[in-house]
Amino acid sequence: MDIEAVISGIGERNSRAIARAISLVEEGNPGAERVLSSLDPPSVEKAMVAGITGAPGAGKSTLTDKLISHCRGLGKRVGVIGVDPSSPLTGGAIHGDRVRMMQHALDEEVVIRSMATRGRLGGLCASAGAAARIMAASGCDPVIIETVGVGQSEMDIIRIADVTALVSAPGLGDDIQALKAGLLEVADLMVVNKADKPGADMLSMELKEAVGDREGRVLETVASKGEGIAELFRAITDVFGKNVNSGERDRRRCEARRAEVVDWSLEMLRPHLQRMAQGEEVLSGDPRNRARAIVQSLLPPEDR
Ligand SMILES: Nc1nc2c(ncn2[C@@H]2O[C@H](COP(=O)(O)OP(=O)(O)O)[C@@H](O)[C@H]2O)c(=O)[nH]1
Ligand SMILES: [Mg+2]
Repeated sequence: MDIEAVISGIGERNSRAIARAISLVEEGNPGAERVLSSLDPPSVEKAMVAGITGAPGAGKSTLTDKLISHCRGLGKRVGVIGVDPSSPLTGGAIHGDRVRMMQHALDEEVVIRSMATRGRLGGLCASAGAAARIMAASGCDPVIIETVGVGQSEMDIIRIADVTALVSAPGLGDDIQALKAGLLEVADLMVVNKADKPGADMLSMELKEAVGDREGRVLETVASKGEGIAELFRAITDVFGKNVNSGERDRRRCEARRAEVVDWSLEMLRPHLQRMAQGEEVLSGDPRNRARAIVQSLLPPEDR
């Protein structure tokens, strides 16, 4: 499929073209830049990107699956990006998720893509951001990004989402502790999933206490039975709507853009740096000092 076919295919909602476009981005193919600069700006601006994050086993994939069904019921075209940081060998395969979302696999109005966090050009943040825009340009709204809520790359993913829901569930051990490591402050909504299990009320109370229960930020769901899904989607769209009106969405997107530009710049510099590190002189002295010398040689005089 040539670049022109990919570009026109995205607007025509052709699933092969969409998949190819995302692969071009992931591979660092120069054609990706042409594809990305051809994306329809109004569609990209309009689409809501929702991040679903939380500990493994909390029920993120089940929730995502039910959110897809709910959105399809509302006549929406949906994009889903699944990120698995733990499995570079299988290319971030979210096998269980694939099986679970199989019911949507034949639905032309659902675009599902999984991405690995390692070995990707431009970093995950940049690749997933580009994938979300490609899906949005093909008419997906919302685009849902499911990611495991641990580590820096996942915090980065939250940056590219307009709205983030943090999913927890009773019985996951020292879950709350992990949640407190920064995610609580950045998440817009807290979802206590598996509300059918003992301990859910306790977890809700703890979370409400932790976040001060601002404007109903804590919600309960039973994803496996589809309970609380409509309410969750409404809460997500409410946050998005408020953020659009207040300018918060634009502020977040500007920040995400800047981070993405940094990611891509670093990636584009990498081959040059690798070449510069081939010299004999880098083998003597402290590596950190050598790195500084290389970086300084790249900077304009006033920044050295
Ligand atoms: N009891 C109960 N189990 C659930 C619920 N939601 C998901 N599960 C189960 O929890 C397990 C992990 O779910 P999954 O969606 O894969 O979690 P993820 O790792 O966060 O994506 C699966 O066996 C689900 O069937 C729920 O609301 N109640
Ligand atoms: Mg999952």
